[in-house]
Amino acid sequence: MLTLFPSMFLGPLQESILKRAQERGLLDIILHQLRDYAFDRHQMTDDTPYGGGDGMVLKPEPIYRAVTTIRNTESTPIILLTPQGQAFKQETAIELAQYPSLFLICGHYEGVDERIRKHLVTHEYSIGDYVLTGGELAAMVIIDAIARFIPGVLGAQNGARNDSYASGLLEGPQYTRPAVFQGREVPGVLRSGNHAAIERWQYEQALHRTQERRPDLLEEATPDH
Ligand code: 6GU
Repeated sequence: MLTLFPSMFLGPLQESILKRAQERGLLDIILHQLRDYAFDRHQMTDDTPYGGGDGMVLKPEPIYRAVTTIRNTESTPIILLTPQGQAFKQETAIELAQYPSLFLICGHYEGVDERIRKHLVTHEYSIGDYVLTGGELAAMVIIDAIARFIPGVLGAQNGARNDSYASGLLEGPQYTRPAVFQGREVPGVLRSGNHAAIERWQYEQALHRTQERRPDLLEEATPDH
């Protein structure tokens, strides 16, 4: 991971599932400060754009030096986080989880020099149709989504297979005790002990919820029922 703001990552990576995955050696996230790879004594990492215009552009040399110094192998994907990237999806997370290592570059300011984007970067992703102040939050999002597909990270038997998006459907409603809360009952079928009926009900609810909230997902869905 290459960033101008490594300390932004400390909170999210030191809690809960990502913390446990690192402690168990399933996931190793190494933060590198881009500034450490700058050449001049002011450690400049950005400069004004040729042709004029607003904002600053990340200079090519520090990024090139960082990537070629740090990356494990030539085959490690070099991923740039940028609003101009391809949409990052659940299937992207599954695909990227197959690689033994990834190199993430957090874009900033008006972007990175085009020669880096064209000749060094192998993948570009955006996490949605809005603009963030930098690629760091996007990098955290994709690390989290990818980590869920590393064997052992989720611990639970079902892992990442059974959740929303795995079937192409949103999950239906969930209940826990008490059976009656403020006069409102948990649906009887869930307490019936009839596993076939429960599974059918849950599937119908998931379908209904997806139809109502995300009809766009149904066009791509591959239901496993
Ligand atoms: Cl990857 N970077 C920035 N700066 N903004 C974004 C994004 C990435 N994805 C959505 N918005």
